[in-house]
Amino acid sequence: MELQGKKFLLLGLARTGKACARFLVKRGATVSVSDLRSGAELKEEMSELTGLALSYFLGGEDRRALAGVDCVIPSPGVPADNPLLRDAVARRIAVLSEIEIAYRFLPAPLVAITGTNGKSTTTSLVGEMLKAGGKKVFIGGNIGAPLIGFVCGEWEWGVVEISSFQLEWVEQFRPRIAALLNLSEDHLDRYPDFAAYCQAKERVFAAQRQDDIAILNRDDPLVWALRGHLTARVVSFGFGEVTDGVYVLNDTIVWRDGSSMEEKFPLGGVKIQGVHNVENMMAAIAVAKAVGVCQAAIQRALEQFPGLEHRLEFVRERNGVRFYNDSKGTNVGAVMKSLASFSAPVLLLAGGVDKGGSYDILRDAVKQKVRRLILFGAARQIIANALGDLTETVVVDDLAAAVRDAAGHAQPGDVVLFSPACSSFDMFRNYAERGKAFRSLVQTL
Ligand code: UMA
Repeated sequence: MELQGKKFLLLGLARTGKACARFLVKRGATVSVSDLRSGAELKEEMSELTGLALSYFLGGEDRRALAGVDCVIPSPGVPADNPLLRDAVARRIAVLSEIEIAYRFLPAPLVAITGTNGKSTTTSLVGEMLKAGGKKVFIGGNIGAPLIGFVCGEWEWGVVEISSFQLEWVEQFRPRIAALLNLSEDHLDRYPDFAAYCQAKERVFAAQRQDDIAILNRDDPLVWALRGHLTARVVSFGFGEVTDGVYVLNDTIVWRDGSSMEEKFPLGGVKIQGVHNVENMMAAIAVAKAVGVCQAAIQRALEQFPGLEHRLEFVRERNGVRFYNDSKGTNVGAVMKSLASFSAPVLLLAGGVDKGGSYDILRDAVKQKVRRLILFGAARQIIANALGDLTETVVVDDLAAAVRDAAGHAQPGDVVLFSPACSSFDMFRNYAERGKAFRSLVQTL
């Protein structure tokens, strides 16, 4: 792909926009940036790009930004119905996502991990396994570090978390190994329906060839149904025993390659907890074995991995009550898995921005596990209407009030779980800022 002398328009000036601007200008492209936010709001971002020759269209969507443009790169947060994107498509201007551009310049083969939940944990774990196996590897993508920032490094492998948003505008993006962990309702405020969201995720396999590997979850019917439709060789993971793939036997994950080869990974010394993390570990082992990492290195990485911030993160115990920060639980599927990790009664704190899906799949888990449901944020009444008949339910003003309420009502042995089932943008910049706020509220109790 020739960049020298070509004109690019970046939509969005946050992490993706900044990384693309740096890369493209360095390679001799002419770059302009459009963002709904004003210059005043983007002061910090713009100051980080001081010295780069960029032109800006800020504080709205100015169609003049498309004049003479060869290619538009939308940030993942920019939806396909954005007026500038629609205009670009109508005018047959190329639209490519950042991961597509990065892919075309990255010399290293990629492991791409997608799915509704578990992406970040699995991506990090695979990265650690490959490092333990002596590979020179980077970890990036939706986890927070745009892929394009790694183009100049000397890597043997790249391990990247990939979102449905990033897959909307790919063409040649071809991971040598791609894993689809699970599919459940999410981002229905962005997609017309669940099928459209699933189709976006499935694009991770679209450019793969026969000598590539597709890793599928046998226990997720939607994911497993893809097995007959992919070009790449399928490797699977799931709880039931198989002769070719990854499964669980008692407290051990077993990997088999279809011949007599078998490796066992005991979980006794592993720090991360929960059924969903067993799935994440199975997926990560399937990837690491596909790369050729030895058993000892994989086991070492499994035992050393501390888990991720904001994902079922233990915060503290106070008066016999354990507090967990699960701010990254931004959809109902994630909350289901988090609730499944506890046998103790749970006081569940949830709320934020509703994503347009249904909360009904939580009904059984809430009925069985949740002693008190404490709701805050923009979606609080919607959630109260969907689940409030199942358990003691209160609606409060904000996260601080929710934490106070939980601390006041929890009894020794209870778990206070902050797993919002919603995105954070009504009150916070992102899930990480929200998780930090929860942690500090709990620490100061
Ligand atoms: N903007 C516009 N017009 C629009 C929409 C947004 O101009 O129509 C502007 C906003 O004003 C803002 C910028 O676009 O300035 C934000 O773009 P962005 O949301 O894509 O932000 P980035 O910092 O580039 O973050 C993106 C991913 N964000 C989203 O997918 C929403 C990050 O994933 C990712 O870590 C990062 O690229 C690096 O690859 C976050 C996320 O929430 C963690 N992902 C979703 C998820 O995990 O569920 C998919």
